[in-house]
Amino acid sequence: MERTFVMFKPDCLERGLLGRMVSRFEEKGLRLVAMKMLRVTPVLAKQHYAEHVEKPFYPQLEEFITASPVVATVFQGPEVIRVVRDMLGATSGLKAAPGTIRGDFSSSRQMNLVHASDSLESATREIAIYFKPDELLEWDATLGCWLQAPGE
Ligand code: 3AN
Repeated sequence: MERTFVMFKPDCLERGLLGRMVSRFEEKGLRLVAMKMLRVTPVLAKQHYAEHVEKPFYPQLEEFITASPVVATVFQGPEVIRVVRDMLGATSGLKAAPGTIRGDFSSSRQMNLVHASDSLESATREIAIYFKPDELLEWDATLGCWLQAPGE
């Protein structure tokens, strides 16, 4: 079963949108298997955004992601990496389609509320940055049989 790393960013907490954002994933039927609140440090930011550290926009990105607490989570489900990225929409809230989280709640490329892994490789890397293996909880939702047919 696939897992993805989803992080509710500082703007999400500052705007009081955490509950509504988490609800979108719960309502979709994705299974939450890990969750913690933390403040991203500059060291952690450089690890998370390793691919962007050398880019001109990085200092501003680091300032933003370390400015207030975040909530780090892992969701599990079939094709969950793509499903969550589709639910977020394009990186910029100005370009994200209506109906997506960013399309409905963001007008910014930086303050786009929620981060999610974009591939199996980045999901594996990002989950390991934020969680120890024993912090991921394997559980079966009692209503799972009403969310998907057998073998789906
Ligand atoms: P996503 O969050 O959709 O995966 P990434 O990983 O490409 O987007 O970018 C992570 C963050 O880096 C974005 N949320 C944005 O704040 C910043 N960023 C990415 N590309 C640019 C850019 N060209 N100019 C300014 N900031 C950028």
